[in-house]
Amino acid sequence: MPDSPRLAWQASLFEEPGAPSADHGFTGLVRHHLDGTAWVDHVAGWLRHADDLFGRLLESAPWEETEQELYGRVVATPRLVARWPYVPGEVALPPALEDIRAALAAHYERAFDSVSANLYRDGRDSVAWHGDRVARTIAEPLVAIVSLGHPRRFLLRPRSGATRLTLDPRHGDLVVMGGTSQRGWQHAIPKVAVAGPRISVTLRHSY
Ligand SMILES: O=C(O)CCC(=O)C(=O)O
Repeated sequence: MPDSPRLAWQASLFEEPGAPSADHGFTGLVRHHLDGTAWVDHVAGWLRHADDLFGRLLESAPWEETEQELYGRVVATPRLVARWPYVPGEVALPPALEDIRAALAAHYERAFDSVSANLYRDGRDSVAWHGDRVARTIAEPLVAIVSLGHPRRFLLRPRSGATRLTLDPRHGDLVVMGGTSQRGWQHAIPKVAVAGPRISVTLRHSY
């Protein structure tokens, strides 16, 4: 496991200190219809006091380096990943993550029983075009992503086609992909020349 990442991050200048809290009312939600059956929700500023969660995750989430196969070679995945072993009713999540999970579960009526996070240490870290594997077992899975830290472009394209939608999720924003967005569409976080650290907290459901 890598040492706790110590990456340059300046807390928001205007944010009062406080415990992170999700907006259970989903104020300002904007739904983007990708096609007749795939959609993406974006809620700007959904998580209040996001600085606190970002700092805590950066310091103490169980970050791991993982490997992936690329053109027949095993290479380091260009980001760190943390997973929380969470068994509803048995193993609890950290309180801020539980608040996020509970708000999403109530709004979207899914259990969101899988919680993980990606750490993009700088602009060299990325996620290549993909649809989430959960779509192999669930017809229309929801994938919810809370962005923390520096903004990165979040791209969506049809499985065969060029980028159709570019989101720019900022610190505390929520993005939820739904309908057939994991089957007929792909998403990516491209590399950029310069970026500070970003964490994406990702919630999925297994049924
Ligand atoms: O970091 C993000 O916003 C996207 C993460 C992602 O695509 C994934 O974990 O599969």
